[in-house]
Amino acid sequence: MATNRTFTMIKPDAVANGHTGAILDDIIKGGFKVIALKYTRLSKDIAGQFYAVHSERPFYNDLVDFMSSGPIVAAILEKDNAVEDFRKLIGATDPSKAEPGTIRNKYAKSIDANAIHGSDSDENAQIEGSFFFTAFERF
Ligand code: IDP
Repeated sequence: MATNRTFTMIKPDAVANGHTGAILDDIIKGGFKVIALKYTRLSKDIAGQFYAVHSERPFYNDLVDFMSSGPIVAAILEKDNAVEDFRKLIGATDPSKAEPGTIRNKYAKSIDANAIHGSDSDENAQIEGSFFFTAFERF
């Protein structure tokens, strides 16, 4: 059964371009409640751990460099059917293929600098939320 939480990161490109407020507004207007929120910057080591599942992919090193290139905003979000509904709200990985009105369609420039992350399963939402937030921060 689907859980009601997902995990997101507003990526360095979107934070640097001043889109944090607009993206959080889209998320809240999309019906998500912000359960935990953090502005931080990932080291290469932490970014590498977060994306370890992609370590064999050709874009892994570029992804780790990009994700550690500037501040990010991490959040845990709550809504019925959170994981699936949030993936719809952010749109396709490649922003040129993202539906009009989605966050990636509006704020992302390329497949590597694509503005936002959204967990792809309930299991990963739990793992990723716990990676960024202590139990005390994600009550
Ligand atoms: P997702 O973020 O939409 O779930 P994934 O396939 O899990 O997409 O890839 C994780 C991240 O890796 C993407 O958001 C994007 O930043 C980057 N990425 C994925 N595919 C490519 C690619 O072909 N070239 C460069 N970067 C990519």
